[in-house]
Amino acid sequence: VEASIPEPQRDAWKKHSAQGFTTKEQFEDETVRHVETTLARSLFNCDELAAYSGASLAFRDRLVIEWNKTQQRQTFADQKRVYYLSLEFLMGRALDNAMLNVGLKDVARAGLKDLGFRIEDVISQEHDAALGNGGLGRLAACFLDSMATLNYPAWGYGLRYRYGIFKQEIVDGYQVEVPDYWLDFNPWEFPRHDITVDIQFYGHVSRHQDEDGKNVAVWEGGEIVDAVAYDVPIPGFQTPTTNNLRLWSSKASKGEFDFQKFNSGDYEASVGDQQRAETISAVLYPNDNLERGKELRLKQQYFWCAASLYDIVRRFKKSKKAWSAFPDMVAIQLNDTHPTLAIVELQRILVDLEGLDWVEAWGIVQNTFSYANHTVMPEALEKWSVPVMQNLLPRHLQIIYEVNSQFLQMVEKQFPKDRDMLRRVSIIEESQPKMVRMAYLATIGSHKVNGVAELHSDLIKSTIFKDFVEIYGPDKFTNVTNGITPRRWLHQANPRLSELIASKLGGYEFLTDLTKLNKLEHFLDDKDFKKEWQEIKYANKVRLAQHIVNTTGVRVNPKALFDIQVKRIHEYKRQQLNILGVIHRYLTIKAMSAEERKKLAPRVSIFGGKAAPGYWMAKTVIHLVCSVGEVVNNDKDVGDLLKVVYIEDYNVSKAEIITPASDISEHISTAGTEASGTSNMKFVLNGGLIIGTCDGANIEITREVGESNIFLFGNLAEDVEDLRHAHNYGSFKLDPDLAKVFDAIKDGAFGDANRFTALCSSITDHGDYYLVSDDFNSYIKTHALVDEAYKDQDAWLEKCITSVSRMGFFSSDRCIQEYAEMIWNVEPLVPEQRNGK
Ligand code: 4GP
Repeated sequence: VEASIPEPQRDAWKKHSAQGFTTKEQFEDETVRHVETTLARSLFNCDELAAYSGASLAFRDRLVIEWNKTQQRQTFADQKRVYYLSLEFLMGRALDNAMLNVGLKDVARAGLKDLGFRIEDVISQEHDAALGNGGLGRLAACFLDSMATLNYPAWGYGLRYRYGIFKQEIVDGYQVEVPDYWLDFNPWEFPRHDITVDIQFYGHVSRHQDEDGKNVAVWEGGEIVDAVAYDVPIPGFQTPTTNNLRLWSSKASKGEFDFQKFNSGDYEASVGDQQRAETISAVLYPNDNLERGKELRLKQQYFWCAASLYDIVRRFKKSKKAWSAFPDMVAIQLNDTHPTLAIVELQRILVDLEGLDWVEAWGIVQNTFSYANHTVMPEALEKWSVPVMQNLLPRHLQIIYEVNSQFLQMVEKQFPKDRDMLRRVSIIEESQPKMVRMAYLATIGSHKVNGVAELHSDLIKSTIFKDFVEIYGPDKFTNVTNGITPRRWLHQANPRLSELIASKLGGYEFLTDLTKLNKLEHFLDDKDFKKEWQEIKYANKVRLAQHIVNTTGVRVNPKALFDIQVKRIHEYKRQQLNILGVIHRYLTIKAMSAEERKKLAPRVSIFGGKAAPGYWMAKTVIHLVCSVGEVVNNDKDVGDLLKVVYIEDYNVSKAEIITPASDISEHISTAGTEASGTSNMKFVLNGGLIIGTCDGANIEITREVGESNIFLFGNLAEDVEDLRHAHNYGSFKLDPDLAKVFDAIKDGAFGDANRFTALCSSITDHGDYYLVSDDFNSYIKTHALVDEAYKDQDAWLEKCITSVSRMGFFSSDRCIQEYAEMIWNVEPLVPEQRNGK
C-alpha cells in the first residue's frame, strides 16, 4: 500500500511540519502544553513527576523530528549501515542525556525554574532503563551514543524486557531482589504496531521440490509469536544525527489466538496462551558472566534475532540490489554470542526462502557478521543442548550441522592427520547430551572476531580460539579495547569538572575529541586551577556522603579517603579480597596506640553492586561487607578512621553520583579474568586514582597514565595457572595476615561465623581458585602505599590531573572508529547543519 502523501499535498505538510522548541519561551510552552493536554493535569496538579513527564515530552518531540530526518537521510544516501545486536542495553536515564546532547540543558533549567521546579529534582524522577546486567550492557549503551555522535548510520536491536535487572534492597545485611517494573510511564519509546513480525517456534522440517525441481527444506507447524517493534531515539552529541534503537516485545499472534478454545468457552486456556507468548520478552536474565542454558533464554535469543533479521532483510530488499551486495550494505555486529542464531537465521533466509545456493549464501553470511567476545571464563561460554535446539528450532539445528560438516571437511584437508583437532573444533561437543558451542559457531560465521582489551584479545587467541587461529590465520582475530562515552561519564556525571576543563582548554571540543585532554598537563603549576579541581572533588564527595547518610544512615567524613568498589559481585572480581583487606585494616587500627592512630589517614570503604539471585557465594560477600560495617561503624575506638558502607541498588544513575567522588577505586580481579572492565576508565576520567591488578584494560590504562600514577599489585596472568596447579597439589600456604583475618571472623567478631564458613573455606580448603591468599600481602602493602601517597595532597592532585589528561584513548568514540574502519567498513553520514557549532 502506497503510504506517502502525493506531490501536490506535500507543501501543506511541509508548512505544518513540527519544529520543536529552541528558546526558553517555547520550551515552557511545550512543557505546559504536554502537562495540560498529553497528561491531562493542571497547575494545581503538577508534581515533580508530572514536570519530568512534560519536560521529557518536550525534548522527545525535538528528538523525534531529528530522528525522522536522520532516517530519511540515511535511506536516501543508500550506504552501508551497521546493526548492533545486543541482548542488553543498560541505558540509564534519558532526559539529562537528551538535554545535554541537543545542547539545551541551560534553556531547560531556566524554563523549569520559571515553572517552579529545580532541574535536578525533575531529572531524578526518571526511572533508569536498566535492560542489562553490567559491563556488557553498558558498553552497548556507550556505543550507541558514540555511533550517533560520529554520525554513523547505525541501528541497535534488542529486547524490550518488561522487567529490567531487579532492584536490590539490603535487608538486615542481606540482598533482597525486587522486580523492576519500569514501563509505567516511558516517554522515550514509540510502539510501532505496524511493524510486527511473525516468529515461528517448534514444528518440523519437510523436503519439497520447488518449480525448478530443486530440493528445498520447509519448516512447518509449531507455533507463532508476534514480535512488535518499540523504537527509542538515540541522539548524538552536538549533531542532528539521531539513530534508532529497536526493541522487540512479544505478543500472542492474532492468527494464533485460539478462537476455538475461546468460543468453546475455554477462555482461561486461551488467555494462558496469550500470557505464554508475552513471557518471552518479560524478563532480563539477571546473570553477569554466567550462562544457565534455560530454554526460555534460547527462545528470547531466537525471537530477537529472527525479528531483527527480518527487519534488516526487508530494508535491504527495498533497495532492489542483488544479494551479493548484501555485505556491502549491511554489517551486523554480535555483542557476545547471545545473537549467534542470527548467523543461522540469515543462512536460512538466503537458502530456504530466497533460493540461493548454499556456498554463495554462506559467503554472504560470513562477510556480514562480526563477533566480539567479552569473557574467557568457562562458565560464561554459551552452549545449547542439541535436544533442546532440535525441539525448538529444528531447521536451525540442521543448518548448524551442515555448517559444521563443511567446516570440519575444510579442517580435515588442512590438518589431515589431526583427528583430535576435529573433535576440539567441532561446533558440536560430543557430550551427554550433545551441545552446540555458540562461540565456535559465531567464530566460523563471522569475518572478524575481537576481544575487548589487549590482554584479553591475546588470551582468547591462546586459549578458547587457539585452534581457530591455526585454521584461519591470525588476521581473523583482532583487538578493540573498550571505551566509555565522555558525554555521560564526564560532562553529565561531573558537570563542574567538565566546565573547569572547558575553561582551560578553551571550549568543549574535548568531549568529541578526548585526546584534547592532554593539554591539561600545561596547567599543573596553575594554583587556582588546582584549587578549583580539588574543590570540585570535595563537592562530589559531599554529594556522595549525603546520599550515603540518606540511604544507609551512616555518616561519613568527606575529608577521608574514599575507596570505592562498585560493580557486579563476582568471585573473580574479588570483592572478598577487598573486604578481607578492610578487616585487616580494622584489626590493625584496633592494635594501634592512640599516638599511632593519629598518623593514620581516615578511610571510607564503599561497596556496591548486585549479586545474581542464585549466586550464593556472591550474596555471602555482600553479607560479610554489611556485617563488617555494622561492627566497624559503631566502634568508638575507630571513629572516622574507618567506615564501611554498602550502597544499595547500584545502577547507572547511582554510578553518575559515585564515580566522580572516588579518591581511589578498586579493579582487583584475578589476573586474566576481567576481559576489560570499563568502570576503571570512568573513575580515572573523573580524577580518581585506581588500585588494580595487571588485568584487562588496567594494563592499557597504566601504559597511558604512567606507572607512577596507578597502584598495581598481585600476580600476573601468565603465572595464574601454575599457582592454581600448585594449590591443588598440596603446596597451598595461607598468608599469615589473612590467617589472622580468618581467625577474627571465626571468633565471631562480625556475628555468627557459620554464615561465612563457605566463603573462608573456599580460600583455605578448596584450592583458592581466585588467588586471594597469593595476592593478599601485595594488596595490603599497596594499600599502605596509597595511604602514604594520600598524605601528600599536592602530589596526589598532580597524579590525578596528569591521569585525566592522558585518558583520551578510552573514549568509546575511538573504539567505534576502530570497529567502523577495521571491522564494519562503514562510513559516517555527516549532516550538513550541525547544532552547537
Ligand atoms: C563484561 C566483562 O566482564 C568486562 O570485563 C567487560 O568490560 C565488559 O564485558 C564489556 O566488554 N562481560 C560480561 C559478560 O558482562 O556477561 O560476559
